[in-house]
Amino acid sequence: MAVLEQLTSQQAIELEKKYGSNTYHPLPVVLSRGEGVFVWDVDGKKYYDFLSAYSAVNQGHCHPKIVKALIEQSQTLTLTSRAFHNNVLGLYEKFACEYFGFDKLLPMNSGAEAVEAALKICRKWGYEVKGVEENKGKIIVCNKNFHGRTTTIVSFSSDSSAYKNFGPYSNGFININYNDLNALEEALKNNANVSGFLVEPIQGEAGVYVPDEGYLAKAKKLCEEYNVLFIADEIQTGIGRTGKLLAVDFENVKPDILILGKALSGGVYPVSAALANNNIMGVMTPGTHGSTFGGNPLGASVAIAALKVIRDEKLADNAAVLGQLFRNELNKYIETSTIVKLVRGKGLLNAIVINDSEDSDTAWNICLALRDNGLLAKPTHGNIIRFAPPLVMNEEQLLDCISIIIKTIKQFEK
Ligand code: IF1
Repeated sequence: MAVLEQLTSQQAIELEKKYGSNTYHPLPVVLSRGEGVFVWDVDGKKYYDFLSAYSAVNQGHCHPKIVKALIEQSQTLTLTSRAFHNNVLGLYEKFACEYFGFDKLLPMNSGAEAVEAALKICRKWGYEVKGVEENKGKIIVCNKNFHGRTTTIVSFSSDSSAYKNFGPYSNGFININYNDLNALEEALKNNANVSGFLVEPIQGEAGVYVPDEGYLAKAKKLCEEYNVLFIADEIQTGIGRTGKLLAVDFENVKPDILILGKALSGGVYPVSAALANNNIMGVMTPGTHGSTFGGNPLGASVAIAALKVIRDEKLADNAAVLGQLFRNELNKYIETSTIVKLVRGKGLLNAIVINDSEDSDTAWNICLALRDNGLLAKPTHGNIIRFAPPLVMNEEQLLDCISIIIKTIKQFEK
């Protein structure tokens, strides 16, 4: 059988249903091509992509400069393992460290792997630098977090669908409410042996929850007071998505450990990383962490190209301007809407809340209608629809999308 025989939508969906583990409930659309802010389905229908592969294609689908780096490196050297050096990894580590302002980078592949690496760095720093009692280390995390799907990460999830029947669970985590400084201070005060606080600067999966102004800065200050590492998971909010290079930049917060993924490669190849300064990353010594593909020359080449696109095309600035336009226009509509309660977000990471119960299918039906009208988006939780187009979108395209979104939702107005 030809590797890429032309499937109909139904055939593609049937194959996934028959042979794929049933871990997703995708919108019924089968994509076969992506370019910039657009994707096409197998029937040639064109859509605006308003999910950006969960903020992995901030640079737009198949960005030519990133694909060029992929092709050139893939025809030269793709993987050496870390048993040997290669001539790209150091260049990538230097570029990223200087770009984000850290001494060292630990290269991984998926976001969850980078989160796990950050947890290990934090724990090891706790025992070897802070003096936490052996094997009693604690890391504070937030309810409604999303940091990935490994058994340790789901151990501190507050979403039962993420952790149910995956026990026994890793311990050493303290859950507090997000955006609650008193809860953080109480946890720091009442628990010895805390080595870190892991937080999303905006909670993406939870429904694009933007914390109060000053939350991140005050949380970082509390961490300093208690000699605890502030660990920012910017896998979804980072790399220009919220209108700054990093979401923590809005409050001039410098994380002790920065976690990146997704758009670190522009969606072209799995690349993630944990960054920290020498006084923290110094606890990692040969044999304490690793990965077959971590730091491979192909991902390193792609990541350099992907970060240069963010920098050279000023995509964070574009996200800031277009995001404000998006929320302004949606707020005008919301004044007279019986369906949409509010719009929230920063830069081009936004969501609308449908004034319906969490288990209603209104948001899903709106996304089906959006699909029919040429725009792809998906609910995050029941009644919340996330809107996150590639950061390369221009104003004309955004205004077109806003009119599609409003026209579509109006079909559901009572
Ligand atoms: C799914 C969510 C988004 C992330 C943050 C770590 C990771 C993610 C802040 C792990 C990954 C992805 C995973 C994907 C859907 C998507 C997602 F809905 F699941 F929560 F974006 F919000 N930290 N998020 O957002 O990175 O291992 O996936 O590379 O699992 O359904 P990963």
